Amino acid sequence: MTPRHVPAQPDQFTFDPGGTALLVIDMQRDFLLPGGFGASLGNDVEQLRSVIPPLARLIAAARAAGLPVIHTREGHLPDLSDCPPAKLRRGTPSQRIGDPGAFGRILIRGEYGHDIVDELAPIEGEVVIDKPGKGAFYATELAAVLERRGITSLLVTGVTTEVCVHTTVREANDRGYECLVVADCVGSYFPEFQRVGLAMIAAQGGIFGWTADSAAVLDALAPAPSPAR
Ligand code: TIU
Repeated sequence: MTPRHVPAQPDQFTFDPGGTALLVIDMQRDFLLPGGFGASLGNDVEQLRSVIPPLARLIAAARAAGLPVIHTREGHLPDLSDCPPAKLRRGTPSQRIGDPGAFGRILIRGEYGHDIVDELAPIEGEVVIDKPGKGAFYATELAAVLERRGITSLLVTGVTTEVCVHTTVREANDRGYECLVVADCVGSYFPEFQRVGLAMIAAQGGIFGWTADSAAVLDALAPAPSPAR
């Protein structure tokens, strides 16, 4: 397919739509809904919720352009057998993974809070990767899915910028994927981490990726104008 170009940091990002997927990381109710797990940790969920409208537009554009949309969810089996004790011990007892929360057991697969927010719900045929860690490759089928589909570039979105997005992008970069992190489609509870988290990606000549706003990505995904007759 014709390569597409996105004005980006630190320089232009070029991708082949036939070898590119949109990765949507952990846009789950437990992290995003007021009164949920994220909020109970003292976080301002509005910092993450601002991602929903631009990301909904980007998902729609990716679907229209024929790019695979791959969603991830962080969470654990109901018996917690896939949750390392070191992760389980974090937080006060009322806020541990697996405890009852406002939207079901916190970060447990199958619970209402573990699933993706309604506005960004996957559609039939889209891959949803359930991951026990922060990174989307660790203990998941993501690498196999990407290989099977011939994906070499990723448009990366989701939450949180400095945690699951960073862990995933750093590993994707090591695995040879070219990653464009969409700045207004990733979110952090902490404005400072958002700013610095994005800056870290593109620093040093793009040490592990590129960053750009969704407006620039939408332009690149728009159908090419038909040739004049
Ligand atoms: N998805 C993700 O980033 N999981 C987290 O636990 N993030 C926090 O910022 N806590």
